[in-house]
Amino acid sequence: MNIGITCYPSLGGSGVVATELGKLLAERGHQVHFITGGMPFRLGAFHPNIFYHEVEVNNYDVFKYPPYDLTLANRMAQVAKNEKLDLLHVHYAVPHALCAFLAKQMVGDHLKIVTTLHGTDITVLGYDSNLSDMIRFGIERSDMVTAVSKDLIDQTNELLHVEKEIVPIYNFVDKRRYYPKEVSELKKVFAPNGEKILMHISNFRPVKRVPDVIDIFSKVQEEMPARLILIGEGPEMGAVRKMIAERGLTDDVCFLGKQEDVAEVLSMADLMLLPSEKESFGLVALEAMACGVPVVATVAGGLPEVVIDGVCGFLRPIGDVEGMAQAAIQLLKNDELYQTFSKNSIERSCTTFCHERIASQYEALYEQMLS
Ligand code: GMT
Repeated sequence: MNIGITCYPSLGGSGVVATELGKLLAERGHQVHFITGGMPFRLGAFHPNIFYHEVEVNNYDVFKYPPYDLTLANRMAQVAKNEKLDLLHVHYAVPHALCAFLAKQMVGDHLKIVTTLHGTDITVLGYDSNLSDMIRFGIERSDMVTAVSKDLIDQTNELLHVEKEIVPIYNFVDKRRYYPKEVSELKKVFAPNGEKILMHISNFRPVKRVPDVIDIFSKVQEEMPARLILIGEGPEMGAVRKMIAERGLTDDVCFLGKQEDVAEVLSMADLMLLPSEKESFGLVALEAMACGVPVVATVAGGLPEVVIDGVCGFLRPIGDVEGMAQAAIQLLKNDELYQTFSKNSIERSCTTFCHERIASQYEALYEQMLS
């Protein structure tokens, strides 16, 4: 198949999933054309079946805002014609599903559209009355729609009352790259005295509740020597740094900033903390699990579909800092329980969320749509 993929190319779970899926489809012999506003950050090495078509947005004095949406739709239509695309798979409804619809109007009905909903395109933007009708329209005009968890499907139906069937296809992790790595030397750099390493990876937006991470860490530290590694950047970073300094935790917290490849760094962690308020899937939780790292997280969105409570980690209500801290302490103090959770996490990530299984699900969906 000739497949066009559009996503947000910078850091973020939806861009990661779109890019990794494109790479898997290319490995399977399909021609994959990325149509994006920049080079997808995890695209990596050259592959003869992968092509990149940049969306270059020019601004003109007559415009108050740069016309990204229209430029993208135009580029999608150009690429669809020139490369004889069978389908456009767009990740994140806004504005990508609408741009794809416009491109289809320009090239004809034979161009099929798959839209994958990732989370905030529904759970945040869906509440905005300036956007919600447009999101519903984009979903309903797609030929096929998928969502990354069953919870996200329920939320979409509740919020937008869409008539279109939405198919659940979970996110995945590539087990050829995400597995427990030998990092004992690296670990000594961050935890020279064998301290436990707690980790958090996110875009530091308010929905991630990073202050809860600090509170949980500080409670864990009262019980055992521990270090916290924070990865990512975002609007809450300033407040988080201030909080860490006020608590006197500066020497025990390490900021690694944005990292392109977290497969290695994850293997250093003893525990992943994800106390989010909203999380349609929680890709970092899955990536941690694949590296044998149990997760302490919230009962939010699709997280319970990924992290089985009491099997691969512990889930507690949103904001239950004490409960999450106690869960973390219980796990880190009990080596037998820890090893069991770690093994369960690897097992779950390699089966339910195996990259081959999920790529086959998307491939089957495309085939069904084109037949
Ligand atoms: O908030 C983020 O983590 C970024 C956001 C995105 O669009 O990249 O992530 C969403 O999509 C990811 C990939 O499907 C999911 O793993 C995240 O749970 C989801 N984020 C939210 O629902 C808040």
